[in-house]
This record gives sequence, C-alpha cells and structure tokens, in this order.
Amino acid sequence: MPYAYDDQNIFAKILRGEIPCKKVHETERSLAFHDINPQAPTHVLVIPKGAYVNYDHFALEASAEEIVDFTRCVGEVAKMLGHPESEGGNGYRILSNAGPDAHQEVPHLHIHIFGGAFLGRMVS
Ligand code: DGP
Repeated sequence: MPYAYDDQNIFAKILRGEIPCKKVHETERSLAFHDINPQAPTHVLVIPKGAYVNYDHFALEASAEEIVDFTRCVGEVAKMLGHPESEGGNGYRILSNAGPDAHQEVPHLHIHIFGGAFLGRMVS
C-alpha cells in the first residue's frame, strides 16, 4: 500500500505558517518546536519539512540530504538544550510513534525529544 500523506495535518499547517509554533531550531529541511502538551521539562518535536507520514516512509523514501539534515537537526537540538552528557547534561530520550498501535496522533513524521528530568525506564 503506498504512503498516503494528508496535507491538512497540523504539522503541515505549522510548516505552511497557517498556525503558530514555539520554534526551537530550523534548518534547510527540518523544523523543531515545543510540544503543545509537554510530557517532560523539555519536550521538543523535530519534523522534516518534506511530506512524510512516519519514520519508515522517511527512512525509505527521503533523499540522503533530507535524512542527513533531519538527523543532524535532532542532534543539534539535543545539544542546544544542553541534554547530552558531553554537554554536561544528564541525557535525554528520543521517540517516534508510527501508526495506531503506537498511538501516532499527527500523521507527519516527528521525533519527540524528552529531557530535563529522570524519565524512568521504558518497556523493552
Ligand atoms: P504523537 O502521538 O507521537 O503523534 O504526538 C503528537 C504530539 O504533537 C503530541 O505530543 C502533541 C503534539 N501536538 C499536537 N498538536 C499540536 C500543535 O498544534 N502544536 C504543537 N506544538 N504540538 C502539537
């Protein structure tokens, strides 16, 4: 089944400037902004500017330039926020929900970055 991207999703509207966001960082191909409903002291979302539904869509169909830009943007944001241990921080967590079993709410790829508190252990 081909990937079906809905350009009326909320992050597509943020990218088009139709609704506001609290921007943290922007690169040529990616945007990072604060989550509207933070689950940790730091809760930032990083999205590619391209129309990708989820991680597998992006990983399999995005260009090398988009993948490098997005991956770097996540790292840059973590660093800007001071969370990596190499920055004197205490660490952080990245997460991406894909599809109904993971309770993906917004059908545009986003990586959550959580930090600023002990985050507990995830199910593994
Ligand atoms: P997920 O369940 O992984 O699809 O998470 C979607 C996240 O998006 C959720 O943590 C709340 C956040 N969110 C939803 N609508 C908005 C919005 O309009 N602005 C911002 N900044 N975040 C939003």
